[in-house]
Amino acid sequence: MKVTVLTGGVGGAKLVLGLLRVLPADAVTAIVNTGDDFRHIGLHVSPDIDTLLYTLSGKSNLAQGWGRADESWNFLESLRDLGGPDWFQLGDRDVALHVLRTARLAGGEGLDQITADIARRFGIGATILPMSNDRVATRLDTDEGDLDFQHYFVARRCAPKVTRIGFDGAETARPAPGVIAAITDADAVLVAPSNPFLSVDPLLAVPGIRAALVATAAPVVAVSPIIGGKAVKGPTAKLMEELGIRLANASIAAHYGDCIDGLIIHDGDDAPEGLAIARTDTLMHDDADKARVAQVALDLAARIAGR
Ligand code: FO1
Repeated sequence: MKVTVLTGGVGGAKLVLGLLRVLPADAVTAIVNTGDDFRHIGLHVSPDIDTLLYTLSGKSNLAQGWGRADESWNFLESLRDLGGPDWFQLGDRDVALHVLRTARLAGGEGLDQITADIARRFGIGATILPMSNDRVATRLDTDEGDLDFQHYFVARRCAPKVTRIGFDGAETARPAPGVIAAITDADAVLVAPSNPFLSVDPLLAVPGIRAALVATAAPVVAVSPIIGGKAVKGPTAKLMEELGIRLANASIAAHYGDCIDGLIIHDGDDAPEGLAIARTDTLMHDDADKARVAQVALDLAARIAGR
C-alpha cells in the first residue's frame, strides 16, 4: 500500500503524522508546498518543508505552530541589536538548518536532495518531496499592493484584503524528481486539509501535477479544511470571503474539481454532491484523532477503488 499526500503546513503535517500511525513509514510520501519559500537575510526559508521535518521528528514547537521546540533566540536578539530585521523570527536551532540548506543550494544541490538528507538525519522514514526544485513564489494582489506570501502572512498578519493569488515562476517550474511517479504509482493520493488557495494551489500550478492527479488510477481523496462551517485556523475563511467564495464543502469540492474523487468532511457539515464522501470529526487534537482522520481517508480511498 503506497500513499502520497499533497500538503502545506501544520494541518498537513498532522495528517501525515496520522498516516504514520496506521501505515509503515516507507509507504508514505509527502509532496510539499514550496510557494511560501523566500529568502530572508540571505537564507533560504522553506516553512512547509520544515514544519513537516520538525513535526515528523518530534521537534516541532506545537504551541507556536512553526519552528522548533526547545528553541533559544540569541541569533534573533543579536540581529535586532545590529539593526537587522526581526519581523520574521528565526530561532538558533532553526538557523542552523537554514544556513546549511542555503549553503548546499548555493553549492548546486537540489532542495529535494537536501530535504531527503535532513529527513534521514532526523530519523524520518517517510519520503518528503518538495513540489519543485525550481522557484515558485506565492504572491498576493491586495489593497496594500502586491505582497509576497510571508509579508502578507507574517509581517501583515493576513490583514490586507486579497483580490488575486498568483504563483510566480510556476509556468516554467518542473515537478521535483519523484513527484509525478509518487502520484501515478500510489495506491491512494490524499490532499491534506491545508488552505486550498494558499497551500495546495501552488502545487497544482506546477505543470504536470494537476494532470497527474486527474490521470492517476489511484483514488484521490481530499480532507476538507472546513470544520463546523468554519475554517479551523489561518486565513482560509477571510480569504474565501474576499475572493467571493462561499465557506462550504461544496466550494472546496468545486475548487478541486476533477482532481479529486472523494472528500472527507466534518460531522454535520454540508455534503457536496457528485463525489464520494466520508464523515468524521476532522479536528485533529491528539495522535488518536490524527490516526482516525488518516484511516477514514484511506477507507474512503479503498471504497472508491472498490477494494
Ligand atoms: N510564522 C509567524 O507567524 N511568525 C514568524 O516569525 C515565523 C517565522 C518562521 C520561521 C521559520 C519557519 O519555517 C516558519 C516561520 N513561520 C513564522 C511560519 C510560516 O510563516 C507560516 O506558518 C507558513 O509559511 C504557512 O504555512
